[in-house]
Amino acid sequence: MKHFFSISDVTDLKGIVAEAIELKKTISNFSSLGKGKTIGLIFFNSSLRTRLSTQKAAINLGMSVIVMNVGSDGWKLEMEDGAIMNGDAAEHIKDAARVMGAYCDIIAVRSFAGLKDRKKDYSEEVLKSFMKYSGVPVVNLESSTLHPLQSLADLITIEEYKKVQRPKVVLTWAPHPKALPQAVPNSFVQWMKNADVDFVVTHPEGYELAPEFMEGVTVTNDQNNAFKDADFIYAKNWSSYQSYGQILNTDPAWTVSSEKMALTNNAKFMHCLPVRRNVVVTDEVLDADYSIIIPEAKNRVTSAQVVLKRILENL
Ligand code: SN0
Repeated sequence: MKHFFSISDVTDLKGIVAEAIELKKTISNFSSLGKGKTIGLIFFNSSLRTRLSTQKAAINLGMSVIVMNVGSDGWKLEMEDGAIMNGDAAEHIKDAARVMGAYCDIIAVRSFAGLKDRKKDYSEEVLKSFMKYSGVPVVNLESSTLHPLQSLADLITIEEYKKVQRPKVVLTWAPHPKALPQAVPNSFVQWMKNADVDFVVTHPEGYELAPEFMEGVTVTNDQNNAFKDADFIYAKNWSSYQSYGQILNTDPAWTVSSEKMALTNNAKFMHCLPVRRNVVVTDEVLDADYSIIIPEAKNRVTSAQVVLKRILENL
């Protein structure tokens, strides 16, 4: 594997899930694989799981880790090619990425959507600039439209907890006080479409995801109906794609509750975290024994480990 930007960088979905699960047991055999290699974790936005799990995965593989909160500690970066830099930005992404690439063997980047300019967000200018200029493999730690390390962890978790060969997986929109990116749902859709699952997406009108992700995916505005026979409920808020970045609905009827979970086939509950308790989903659901949010978060190490291993093997 060279970069890990999206699911397109994985040629064998079943293979990478199996390898990730196996690697949980055999990781100690690979504790020297990354010896003498440095990964730089670059954050334009906040992080808890991504930062700690990627750092832990890199350490498990024997790498050195440097972390920079470029959003708060770095120079403000110019993204536009050919810009006359007489404004706020002190440094061009071209130069920053080349310098970071000179210090690191792998660069991992988090850069959320601004949610103001859809075309700009969907052009993925930050991650693409790092891939273009850094000269080293780049790992996506949640870009403006994708969060593939999360989706790989989700797929691994589903594989570990499924009771039938082809489980029904439901992605449900849920309310939230803030406008959030579409990265988590976009990626989740991409990975579920390619996995051996029956996949249904449910959201209120106006929350249709980008058509480029949704081709062939079953979508319904009827959440209760979607929950019927579900083996996994995956809750996530996102802001509107059509009315870009806007909050169109805050209806608490969409909050995932134990009454709604009772409609399912004893489904497991999943969420990528962080989660707004009693807005997105009730305490009762999050703390129930069918909630697998913590094993899901633990699998962020599992997914980062397999991705870094594959990149290291290809350096
Ligand atoms: C991010 C998102 O993309 O939805 C990261 C999820 C892994 N979530 C948030 O920014 C939540 C912020 C909040 O105030 O709840």
